[in-house]
Amino acid sequence: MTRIAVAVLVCGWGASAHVGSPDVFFEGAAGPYRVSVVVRPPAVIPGVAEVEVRCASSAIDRVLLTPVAMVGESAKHPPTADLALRDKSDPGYFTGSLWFMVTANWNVRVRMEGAAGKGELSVPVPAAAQRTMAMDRTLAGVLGLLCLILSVGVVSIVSAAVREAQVEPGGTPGPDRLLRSRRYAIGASVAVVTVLVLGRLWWSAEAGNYDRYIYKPLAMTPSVEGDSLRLRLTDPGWIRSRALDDFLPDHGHLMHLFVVRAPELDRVWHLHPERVESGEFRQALPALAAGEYRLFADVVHGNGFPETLTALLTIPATQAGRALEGDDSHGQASSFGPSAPLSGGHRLVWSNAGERLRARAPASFRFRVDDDKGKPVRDLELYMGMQGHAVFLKKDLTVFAHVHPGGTVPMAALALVAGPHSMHAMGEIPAEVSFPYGLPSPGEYRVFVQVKRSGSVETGMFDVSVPAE
Ligand SMILES: [Cu+2]
Repeated sequence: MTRIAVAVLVCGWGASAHVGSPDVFFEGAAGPYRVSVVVRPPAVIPGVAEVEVRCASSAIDRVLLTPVAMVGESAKHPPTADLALRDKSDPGYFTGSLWFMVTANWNVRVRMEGAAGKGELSVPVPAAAQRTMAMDRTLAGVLGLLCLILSVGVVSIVSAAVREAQVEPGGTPGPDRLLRSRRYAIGASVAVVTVLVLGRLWWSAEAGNYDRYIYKPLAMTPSVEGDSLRLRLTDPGWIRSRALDDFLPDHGHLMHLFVVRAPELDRVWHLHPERVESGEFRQALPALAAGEYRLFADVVHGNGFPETLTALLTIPATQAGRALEGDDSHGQASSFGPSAPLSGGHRLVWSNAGERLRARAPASFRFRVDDDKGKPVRDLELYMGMQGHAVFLKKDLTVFAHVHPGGTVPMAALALVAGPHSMHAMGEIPAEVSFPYGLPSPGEYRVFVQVKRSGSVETGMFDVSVPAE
C-alpha cells in the first residue's frame, strides 16, 4: 500500500515564474511564420508539459517540438523532436506533449515546416515543483480499507495455520494449540503494526525529500532607511544551485520592482533598484503616502530562470521621497474603465475590451493610444526597448504577471537562447500595442499598461474579470 501511495504522491508538482501564473505565452517569428505558442508546464517533475502552437498560415506541413536544457552540456545534445498533432477542425492549430525530466529552465524549440519553408523559434520555460498534491479522499479510503483487510488477513492466516495445520481433518485442536495460536496471533499483530509504522516513517521521509524540491521564491525583506528603500534577499532553501548574485540584466536592469498601493491598487511605481552587494538592492524612495504597499520584484538568474519576489511594505508616515530618475516611472488612476485618461487629453483605449475571456485560454489584450481628438498617436517611443509593458494583478494578490508584446518570457531569458532581442529596427511605433496572455483563473484582475510618449511614461489602469466556467 505504501508503495502505491508514494507513487501517487510523486505525481503532484507544477511550475511558475511570475506569481500564480505558471503557463508561458509567447508570440514570435519562426522564420517566415508568425507563431503564438502556449506551454503549460507539468504538475509533476518529471512530468509532461502541454504545448499549443497556433499559426495564422494554414500552409504548414508539420510542427516539431524539442525540449532542450537552456544552458550546460546537455543543451548541446537535444533529444529527438516530437511531432505536434494538427487539430482536426483548425489546420493552423497544433498540440503536443513534452517530457520535462528535471527542475530547470527549459528551452522548447518549435520548428515549423510548410509551403514558405522552414523556421524555428525558442521558448524558455521555467519548470519547477510547486506543490505536493494531497491524496484523493476516496482513494485514501479504498487503500485504507484494503490495508485493514490485508492486516487482519495476515493475523488470521498465521493464527489459523498454527491452530489447525497439524490437526487431522475433522479433528479439533487441543487447548495447548489454541494457546499457541493466540500467542502467534499477538506476535503477527505486533509485526504488522511494526511494518505499518516503518512504512509510515519511510513515506514521511520520501515526502520530506520532495518538499525540498518544491519551489520557494527568494525571500525579500524591505526596509526604509532615510530616503532609500533597502531590499534584502535571502534564500529560504530550495535547490542548492540557486544563487543570490547571478542575476542577468533584463531591459538593462537587474531588478524590476513594481510597488502597488494595496488594497486600492490605484497607484503603481515601476522602479529599478541597484545592486549594492550580494543579496542587497537599494532604491531611492519615491514619495509615498502612509499606507500599505505590495512589492513584486522580477529578477532573472544566470541560467535564465526567472523569479518574482514579493513583500509587504508598510509606510507608517508619509515620505517626501526623491524624484524619479532614469527608467523609473509612476502611474495613478481613479477610474478603471476600458478607456484610461493619459496626460494632455490623450487616452489609452482597450480596443478589444468586452471580449469574453476564459481562464487559462490565450488571449490578445490590445491597447491603443489616442490623442485628444480621438486619433491614434504617432509619437510613441520604446520604453526600455519595448512597445509596452503590462502587469496583470489579481485583486486578491494571488496572481502577478509582467507581460510584454512578445508574451510572458523575460527578455533576459530569451536573449540566452535567441541572442539579444529588441524592437529598435522598427520605424514608427504603432499606436496599438498587444499583449498575449491568458489569465490563470476566474476572478477580478487589474491591468496596468505602460507606454512611453514624447519622453514620458504613461500608465493606464483597467479592470477585467474572468467569469467562473
Ligand atoms: Cu516590462
